Amino acid sequence: MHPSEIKKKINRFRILIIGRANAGKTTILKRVCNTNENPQIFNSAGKQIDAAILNASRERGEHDIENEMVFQNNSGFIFHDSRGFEAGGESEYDKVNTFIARRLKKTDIKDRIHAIWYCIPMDEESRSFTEAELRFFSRCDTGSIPVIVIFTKFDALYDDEFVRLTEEGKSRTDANALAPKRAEETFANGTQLKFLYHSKDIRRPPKCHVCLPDMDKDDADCGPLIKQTARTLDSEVLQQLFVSTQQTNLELCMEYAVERYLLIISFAC
Ligand SMILES: Nc1nc2c(ncn2[C@@H]2O[C@H](COP(=O)(O)OP(=O)(O)O)[C@@H](O)[C@H]2O)c(=O)[nH]1
Ligand SMILES: [Mg+2]
Repeated sequence: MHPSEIKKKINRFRILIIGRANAGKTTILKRVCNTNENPQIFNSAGKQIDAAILNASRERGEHDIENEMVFQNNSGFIFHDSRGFEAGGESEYDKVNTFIARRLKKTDIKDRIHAIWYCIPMDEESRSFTEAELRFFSRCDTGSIPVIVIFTKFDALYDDEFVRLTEEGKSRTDANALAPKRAEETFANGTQLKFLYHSKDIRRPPKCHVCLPDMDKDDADCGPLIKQTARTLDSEVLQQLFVSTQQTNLELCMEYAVERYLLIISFAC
């Protein structure tokens, strides 16, 4: 089948977002879809679920990972939310694992998961990996689906560096200006990344990671996440679909369009 026909057949890009409650998952999805509206939720049969019914089941602690989250602003993305992927929650891990395994077996590419975003918040007291994270990155078979780790609320590390810099004698203004770069350097050389990519406990490391600060602010930039996700997709069709679905990074659309044009020219010559 020609790539344009496959693209027509898939037509929507499906992402699973995993992370504990309060990790900043919904905030990121809103940024990616460039909206402040809440998403609409559809069940696996494609029927929209009423907000009141959804709230009632949420209060009972029920959640169905099969439900599809769609933002009206950009219905080209379908999101599945793991919800409450907490430390030590074996049953939550099982649900996610089963969901991924089931979707990997789907013969129709439109029903498969095309990328996984795994959120690890940086504002928690203990910043070491939780049981749930260890379990996921050591055991979960994600097949060919690219997994991208998002270190969310990265601005929490700026606050730590700000305190350190003022203790070193810097003025508040200087400390404020220097903190982001210092935080990035400290993090790049820190134990978390070493552990994630090089520990023998992590048998299935992610494809890559991004650090996202200040996603709760109006001018938040989710560009690094969009770029890294596009790069990790090894199917040209999915890459094209993702790049054209996202509407926050026009530069990226141009970059991939030029790349494609050059490829076509090189075949034609
Ligand atoms: N400081 C900071 N707060 C954030 C960031 N992203 C989200 N938040 C806040 O964290 C809280 C939980 O976010 P939410 O997206 O609802 O988390 P979810 O439970 O994982 O969907 C909200 O109060 C957000 O405003 C961020 O990048 N930095
Ligand atoms: Mg949420």
